[in-house]
Amino acid sequence: KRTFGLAVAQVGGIQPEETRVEVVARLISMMRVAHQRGAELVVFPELTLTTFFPRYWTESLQASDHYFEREMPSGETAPLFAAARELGVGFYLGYAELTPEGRRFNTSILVDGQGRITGKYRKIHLPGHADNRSNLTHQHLEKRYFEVGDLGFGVFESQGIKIGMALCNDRRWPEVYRALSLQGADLVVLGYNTPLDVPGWSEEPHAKMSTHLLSLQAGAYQNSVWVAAAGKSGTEDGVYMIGGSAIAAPSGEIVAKTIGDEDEVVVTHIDLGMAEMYRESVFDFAAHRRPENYSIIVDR
Ligand code: ING
Repeated sequence: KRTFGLAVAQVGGIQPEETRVEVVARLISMMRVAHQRGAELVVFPELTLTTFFPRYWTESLQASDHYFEREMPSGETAPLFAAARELGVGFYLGYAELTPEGRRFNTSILVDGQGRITGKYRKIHLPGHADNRSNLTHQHLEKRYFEVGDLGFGVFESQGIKIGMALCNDRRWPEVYRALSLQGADLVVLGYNTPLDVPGWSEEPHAKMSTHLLSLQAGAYQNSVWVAAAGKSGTEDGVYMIGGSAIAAPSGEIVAKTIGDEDEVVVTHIDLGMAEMYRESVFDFAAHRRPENYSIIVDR
């Protein structure tokens, strides 16, 4: 059995006035809790250093640039990398990236137990809208603030396992998990910020949670991978975002889940061998997949 200590660290609301220093301190204390319970890798949410700023319209893009990171690690985030080195614990972190060329991405990185960046991903499925819907109490302007990611869906060798990354809305699209499992991912890690109300349509709160969990379970089972998802949850500036941070097994079963909507660490020891059983039978891609019949998925 190849077991691996895996943690999802759900981060309760980050208020607009909260500083990166305060947020990083919260993340480090959760990393310590996870380490005490045997975690080797801690998954943090999407955009985890600031409040979910795409809910706000600013006349210029530059007016929101203070929510972005120009370097990683930076002075404020270096202590998190130092804690990873001290504890020998890797982590996944989502943040807003502003490149030296002035390009903006919704980004995540994978860091190993020596504090080295082993992978980087830029969000491809950007939900919401780009136009100013000033009639709404809060908006969902990811299409305004971020470019579509230009790094593709990648799988990275880190801490002896093959890890694919995704971000939030990506988890709702089956192609994402398939693209990662075709590259041999053992595990898919992702962070999310899922407001109860997103401009464009409304669904019941229970449907918000069920579609979130269903996306993880389907992705895990249909691609024989483990899936770990960490949410930014609870109330930020009066806006509620769902919790439900969870780990799904290759059987599609949720094996661990948060129960609250504040800072909360969940740790489970996954058996990577479980995926192999499915990959050698039900989902033996080489034996059973018929890609010559699937071109419509890309051509249309
Ligand atoms: N989107 C959130 C997500 O969970 C959302 C909220 C849901 C937007 C459904 C659009 C449609 O997908 C993010 N933050 O990517």
